[in-house]
Formats: sequence, C-alpha cells, structure tokens
Amino acid sequence: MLPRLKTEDVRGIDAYGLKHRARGWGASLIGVADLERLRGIQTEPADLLSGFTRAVSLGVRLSDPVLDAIVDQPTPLYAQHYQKVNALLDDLALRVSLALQSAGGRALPLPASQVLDAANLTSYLSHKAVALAAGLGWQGKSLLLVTPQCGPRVRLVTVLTDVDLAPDTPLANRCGHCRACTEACPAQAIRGVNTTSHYASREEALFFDRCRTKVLDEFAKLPHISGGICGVCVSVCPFGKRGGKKGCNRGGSRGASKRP
Ligand code: B12
Ligand code: SF4
Ligand code: SF4
Repeated sequence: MLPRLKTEDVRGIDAYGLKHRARGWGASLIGVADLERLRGIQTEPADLLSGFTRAVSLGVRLSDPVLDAIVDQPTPLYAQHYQKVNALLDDLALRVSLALQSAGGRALPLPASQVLDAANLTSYLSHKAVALAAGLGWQGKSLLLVTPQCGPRVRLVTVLTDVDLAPDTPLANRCGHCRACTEACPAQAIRGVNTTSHYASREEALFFDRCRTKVLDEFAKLPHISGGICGVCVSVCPFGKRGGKKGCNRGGSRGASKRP
C-alpha cells in the first residue's frame, strides 16, 4: 500500500490555503470531509473512494432574484442559471484538483451534475453527503443540503484527494418544526420527516416517485426548461431567505477565515 501523504509533504498547500484560493476562484462555501465519515456510502464504481482519504466539498451560491421568482415551477431564467452555476462548479473542481495535483497529491474532480444511472437517477457519489460530512450544512426535510448561510440556495461539487487536509466537522440539523418545503412542494412529495444525521434512503424523506414524475415528466417539457429542475423546495426554505443579507460570499466559507 502506498504511504499516505501528510500535509507537510505537500509543499505550499494546506486546508487554509486551499480554501483561500478556492474562494478567490469563486467558491461561496468550501469544507473538507474525512472520508471515514462516508464509509458504506453508495458510489459508482463501487471502489471510487479507494486510495483517497479526504473529499473537498465546494458550493456556489445561487442568485436570490432568480430563486425568488420561482413560485410553483421552474423558470427559463433558473434553467439558464442552473447551467452556468454547474459550469462554474466544474471549473472550480478542476482548479482545486490541479492545485492539489501540482502540490504532489492525487485529486479526482467529480462532475457537478452528471446522471450516470438514468433508471435509478444516481451519479458517482452524492455531493450532499460529502457536503454534510464536510460541515457545510445539514440534510433538510427536502433531502437537500441546507447551509446556515444560504440555505439550500447553493449547488455543490466534490474533489476526492489523498492530501491529508485538516477535516471539518458536521453541523447539527436546524430544520426544527419548519414545514415550508413540505407545504410548498407542487407534487406533495416531501414527507416532512426530520433526521439528526442523514436519511437512510431517499424514500425516507420523499415520496420519491412523485418528485421524479413532476420534475422529469412534467417540468422538463415546459418551454425553455431542460434537465431535471424544479427549484420550489430550494426557493421557499427560510434559511436561504434569512441568510440573504449575510451572504456566503462575505466570510461564510467553512473554516476559511482563520488559520488554525
Ligand atoms: C440524479 C439527481 C437528481 C434526480 C434524483 C434526485 C435525488 N434526490 O436523488 C432528480 C432529477 C429527481 C433531481 C431533482 C433535484 N435535484 Co438533483 N441531483 C441529482 C444528482 C446528479 C445525483 C444524485 C444521486 O446520485 N442521488 C443518489 C442518492 C442515493 O443520494 P442522495 O439522495 O444524494 O443522498 C443519500 C445518501 O447519500 C445518504 N447519505 C447522506 N450522508 C450519508 C453518509 C453515509 C455514511 C451514508 C451511508 C449515506 C449518506 O442520504 C441520502 C438519502 O439516502 C445530484 C448531483 C450529485 N452527484 O450529488 C444532483 C443534486 C442532488 N440535485 C440538486 C438539486 C438542487 C435538485 C432539485 C432541487 C432540482 C433543481 N435543480 O431545481 C431537485 C430536488 C429533489 C429532492 N428534493 O431531492 C443539487 C442539490 C443541492 C443541495 N443544496 O442540496 C445536487 C447536489 C446537484 C448539485 N451539483 O448541486 N436530482
Ligand atoms: S424538486 Fe420540486 S417536486 Fe421535487 S421535492 Fe422539491 S419541490 Fe417537490
Ligand atoms: S424549508 Fe424548513 S423543513 Fe424544509 S429544509 Fe428548509 S428549514 Fe428544513
């Protein structure tokens, strides 16, 4: 087995430096997950995490006016915005990977939004699970990753690495008695069940087929809408609305503001 890389072996890069650089490249949120926390998670292929010890989770905040305009279905503006944010996330993941690689580590950028199994609607790895383990937020009743700073108004991407970056710690769930997403969902797909860590399956949080049918069979056929988008459970969450003023872009980055 290859020896594990230590931070001090990788010249010029540690978690603080990486977070600082990624913020400069446009990341709104960034955290580091210890992959030990994700043991047993579903991946494609099954050995995807093999040889890696950490995952860098990056988030890009969505535009408030775009999200605020969503009432009960996706808008053409959101469809375009979604694609641009995905492109920025893929760019960020590539830059972070190159920085880790040129510092001597291994780094694998995963795509922001590529569906690998169209029948089961799964990808390489759940970005939400990584963000949860990296302390960016909690898994809300909507099944989305909800951050204290921007609620679920953040899209995510992941970079796997063997560089021994200092990991962050998960946050506690703050949904409480809120039912905003459950009440607003146009498919009545959100059960309204809380979790202290993560749902064991999508079905535990959602009537998954109701969401899938609404998004892929109905909304995807609307004019100027492409891909599986909706945005209602993203738009109504009070955390996104409340966090609007503080904003992710002004120091909200997890663990990035102070060198330990
Ligand atoms: C396929 C897909 C869809 C499908 C299926 C959705 C789904 N819930 O799986 C459809 C088209 C229906 C869809 C809809 C939506 N999607 Co979508 N989707 C994806 C995609 C590409 C793959 C998801 C996947 O593989 N799911 C597989 C299941 C098994 O994983 P999971 O639900 O994510 O997590 C489970 C486990 O990981 C577990 N878990 C969590 N932690 C841990 C830890 C351990 C140790 C273990 C064992 C398990 C575990 O908890 C979950 C429940 O089982 C991801 C991108 C990505 N690679 O993550 C985006 C993604 C999840 N989608 C996203 C969004 C925003 C949406 C929509 C709001 C549409 C929109 N853009 O407006 C809706 C929301 C629906 C909902 N309420 O969940 C964002 C979520 C951002 C966020 N803040 O949470 C993502 C992450 C894309 C991105 N790059 O940001 N999506
Ligand atoms: S994406 Fe739309 S249909 Fe699916 S759970 Fe969220 S609000 Fe409901
Ligand atoms: S709308 Fe309320 S219940 Fe739903 S995810 Fe946000 S805080 Fe949690």
